[in-house]
Parts: sequence; C-alpha cells; structure tokens
Amino acid sequence: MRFNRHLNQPIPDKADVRALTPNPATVQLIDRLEDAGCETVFDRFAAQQPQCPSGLRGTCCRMCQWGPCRISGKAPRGVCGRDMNQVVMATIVRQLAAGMSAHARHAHEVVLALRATAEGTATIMLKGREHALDLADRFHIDTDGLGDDGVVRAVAQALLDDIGRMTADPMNTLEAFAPSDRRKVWEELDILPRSAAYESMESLHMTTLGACSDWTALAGQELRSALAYCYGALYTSSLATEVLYGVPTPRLTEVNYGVLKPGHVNVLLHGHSPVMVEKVIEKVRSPEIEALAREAGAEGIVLGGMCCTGDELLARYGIPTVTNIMGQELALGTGAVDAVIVDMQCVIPGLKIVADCFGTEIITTSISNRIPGATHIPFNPERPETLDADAERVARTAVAAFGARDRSKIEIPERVTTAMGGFGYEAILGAFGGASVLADAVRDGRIRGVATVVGCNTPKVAYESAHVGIARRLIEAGVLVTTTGCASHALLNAGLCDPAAAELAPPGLRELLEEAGVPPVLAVGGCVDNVRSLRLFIAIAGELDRPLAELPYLFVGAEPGNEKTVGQGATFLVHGISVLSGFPAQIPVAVPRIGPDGELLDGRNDITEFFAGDGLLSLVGAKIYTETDPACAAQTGLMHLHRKRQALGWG
Ligand code: BF8
Repeated sequence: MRFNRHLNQPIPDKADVRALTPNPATVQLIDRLEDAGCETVFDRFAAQQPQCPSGLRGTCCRMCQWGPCRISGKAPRGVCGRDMNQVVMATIVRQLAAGMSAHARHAHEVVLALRATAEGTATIMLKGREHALDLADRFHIDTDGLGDDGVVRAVAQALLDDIGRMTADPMNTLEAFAPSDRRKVWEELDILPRSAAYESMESLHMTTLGACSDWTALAGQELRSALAYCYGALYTSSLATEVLYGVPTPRLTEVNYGVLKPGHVNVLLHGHSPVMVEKVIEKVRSPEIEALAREAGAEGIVLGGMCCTGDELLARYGIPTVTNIMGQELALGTGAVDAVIVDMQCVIPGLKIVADCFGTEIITTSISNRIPGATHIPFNPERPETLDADAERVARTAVAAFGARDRSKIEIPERVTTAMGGFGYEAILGAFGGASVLADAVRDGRIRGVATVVGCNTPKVAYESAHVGIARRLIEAGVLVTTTGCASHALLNAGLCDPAAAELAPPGLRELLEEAGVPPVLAVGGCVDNVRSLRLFIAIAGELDRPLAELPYLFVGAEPGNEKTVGQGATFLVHGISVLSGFPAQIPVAVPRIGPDGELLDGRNDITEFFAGDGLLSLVGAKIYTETDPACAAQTGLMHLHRKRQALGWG
C-alpha cells in the first residue's frame, strides 16, 4: 500500500482491495467491470491520488468568497483572521449540519407520510398503532377524545416539532428517551438543542464569515447539533417508520450478490426513505405485476436491497440484501440487474455510468434526487394522494426493463450467505429475555462489552476489510455486536449475522447466543436505526444503575464516508460512549516527529486534544480513538472495554 504522510496511514489501491476485501464476490465483480471497460469508484479514487493535503487535514477554508484559504506554517491565518482551530472545527460543524439535514429530510418525509395516513390522504396500511399509543404516552399527549387516527396525528405532530421547532421548548423525543443523568450533563454544558432544522441553521450561521471566532463555542455547537441530530433526525424517522410499517422482528434469509437470478426480473431497491419503496413492493407482489413479468418471459421477480433501504427491508420483511454504497456499481456488474429503484442519499453518480454499460434502468423516486438519463417518478410528501398510482408506474417500468437488456452479459457470483436480520430494540430484548439478562451477562463477563459497528465504506480503507476484521475480533473476545448501515452489509455478507456464527464467540457469549437463537452480530436496521442500539445501551445501563459513560460500550465507525457519519459518532460521544474510527477525520492528524536533537516530539494540537485527548473526555466522558489497521483497531477497542470493566471492578 502507498503510505500517505499527511494522513499518517496507508492508502489502498485496487490491487490492495483485491487482496484484502473479505467477500470473494467483490473481487470477481471488480475484475468483471474492469474487463468490460467500466470505470468504478476504485478507478476514480486512484485517479484522484494524491489527494489535496489541506483538504485531508481540514485546513482549507471555503466558507466565504475571500478564500479559499489554506492554513499552514507560512500562512497561519485565513484572510479574515481565522486560525487553524477555527477553520477545522467550523468545517466539522458544517459536515454535521449537512449530515443532519440529510437524515432530517428523510425524517420529514416519513413523518409527513404518517400524518397523511392518519388523515386518510395516503393509502398506507398503518401497522404500528400500538406503538403510536406508547409514543403518545411517552410524549404526554392528552389522547382523550382524539380517536385512533387523532392519536397518530398528534404523535406525527410531536415528531414534526422535533424536526423543525424554532423556539427553546424541550424536544419531545429527548424528554421521552434520554437518560436523566445525561440530561443534567447536557444542561450544564448548555447544549440542549431546539430541533434538527434550527441547529442546522445555527451551525451554518455560526460558521459563516465573521459570525463566531471562538472554536470552543463551535465545538459546543457540534455537541448541541449531535443531540439535535440524534433526537430530531434519527429518533423521529426511526419511530415514525415503526408506527407506519411496524416494529421489526428477526427473520432468517439469504443475502449477497448470489441472490440475483438470471431468468428473473432483478430489481434493486436503494436509498433511505421507506415510503415509495414500501408501496412499490406491494405493487411488485400483486398478481398483475407478476403476470406482467411472466409475459415478458421472466420466471419471477427478485427484489434485492442496497444501503439503508436494504437494511430496513431486511429488518421488516427478510428481503435479501445485496450490498452497500461502494458495492452499488459492482452489483450492476453482474449484468443481471434490470432496474434500480433509488430514492434519497448515497446513490452515487457513478451508478448511472455502470448502468449505461449494462443497460440497467434507473428510476429515481425522490423529489430531491435527479439523475440525467434516469426515469423520474417522484414521491412528493406534500402530495401523498398520487403515491399509489406512482408506485404502480415504478413497478411497471422496472419489470418492463427485463426485455430491454442483453442477457448474454449475465455473470452472477454464486455466493449466497445465510443471515438473520430484524433486530429492532424490542426484538433484541425479547430474544434474550429482557435487558436484565443482558445486564447480568455484561456484569459477570459473559458479555465483555457491547459494541455497535456501523457506518459507510470509504475507498481510503480496503473495502469492507475493517468492518469485518474488527467485528470478527470483537466477537472472538466476547463482545456483543449490533450493526446498521453499510457496515451491516459487510457483516451480513461475511456470515457474521448467521446464527451459526455464534461458534466464533467464547463459551459464555456463545451459550447466551445459542439459547436466544441469534447471531453474534445483530443487524438492527438502517443508519437512522442507530437509535435502536442506543436504546439498548441505555436499557442495559438502567438495569445496572450506572451512567452510560462508565460502561463497557463502544461505537465503531471503521470506514467513514458520508457527512452523516460525523453525526453518528457525535451522537454516541455526547451520550458518553467512546468512538473507534478506522480512519482519521478531516482534522490535522497528530503525527509524532523527531526533533533536531533526536528527541520524540508530540504532534498533538488543540483539535486532536479536544476529540482524542482530555477535551471531550472531561465534558462528556468519551473520546475518539483512531486506528486504521483492523487488528490494532480491535485491540484498541478491547483495551477500552477492558479499562471500563476494571474501573467497575468487573475484571
Ligand atoms: O445512511 S452507511 S453510505 S447508506 S450514510 Fe450511506 Fe453511509 Fe451507507 Fe445509509 Ni448511512
């Protein structure tokens, strides 16, 4: 691997990916696309090397039109006077705001669909009425005289308020779900947020030219935004989805590229919002559309999930997942995909380039996402009455693509992997017999710790090698693992979500898993469902009567990519749960140096001190570890869990 001194880490090329990626199907498809002359993310990453050192370190300021300014030893301040700390922290605050906007927009669409369902303007069969009653209770909504639909409408309004409130009133979800000892910490730090929309606005405001010159105040806004992100974007979308489409339960299925079938219409479902895709599934499974597929000469219709939509559909219906963000082009390289139905976020422009190589139809279904050359049939959350007819058109367009392609190019990797998904918060507690059973096991050491392994892929890490390498080692050391997002596709395809993988765990954990009939990695859903893992952490802490920050918990984001991952990590940090990152964020990396007299100089700076030293630790009781090698990263994580256990006297 080529070493990048600005990042203090090796950077993989395509040959490294071939050698290190854990899924053999990936290698087969990389070769296939290369032979077909189709460029992919791996080629474009190579073409971008070496990447800009200032960009890699977060020291390039592009927040006004006096710049761009690069902060360096020669020019330690930008034109306006901003120094390195101000530039780097402001950039991170903006990244979190962008990620929060993405999840909040997703939440907004689901909550509006929920409200429209209660009002009878969207034809959606509500599956989570009991959940709505529970939420109404938690939000202290007076339900007298509201009727069933009125309760759902009131819950939707409470969630909508948390997405968009502009005043300093308390957030409903935060009041209902945050542990009270944590709330005191946040009050003392003065970081209680108003809503996702307000804090996105304030983040952009505080980082614009001449608005705030104190990087520690920007750091405070980062933490405030993390809470807005968690309670205003993640909780709101995850809970609204559960009320609309039901709470997931565990199901056994098969995953990986091999679920695609040559004689079938193969349709991939990709993105984040559940609203259009749920209706499309309903249509695809109707006798009319099935008949249409047979008329076109297909033996049937295969649905496969990608990215967070894939995670959610696996959780709710056991629909097979195929791959994640960096595998989306590879999936089309099978030559078997007739159509990809995409909604919002993580649908990379490169998808259409490969689609054109293989004649795959791309259908965009979000008003926010347009792709030149794709068929656009959008769902507008403010015009829900067209949902039914539009979903029918999407389903027909996807099936019609079957006859339009050259089927001689089909080459599907044979590999399929058994997997169990569907571990909503309630399902995890149900499988193990309650939070108290898990709490006992954490205390007596059968479970050495609980980790959530989540987030995207990045070409800066050999594809999926860090997710799988770290998770496997955590399991072998007796750590219970939950997963979401693109990480979960890596772990699903690697067989770690197969109940049979319990044999990797040491005896105490293995017995627990076998008794519960669950795998060592619990796939809980898409990225917004990270709150399911957070709720699990909170429930076990409650049983143990300990603050979250004292417990052997860990958030692992081994292959961060999207701006959304900044908020994911910050969400757990602000709850007192440390973060293990497999890759340095865009901050000046602390590189130890040899001084003029041969002495070892500490390369620390204010930003690394804040995130990885005593800064955050003293404020919220958690910090960020960064380790790129999967074996070393797992060791670092295990040391963290071990130190927590020792401090509790649990050995
Ligand atoms: O929200 S893990 S690449 S798919 S951002 Fe995107 Fe990252 Fe995947 Fe889902 Ni989450």
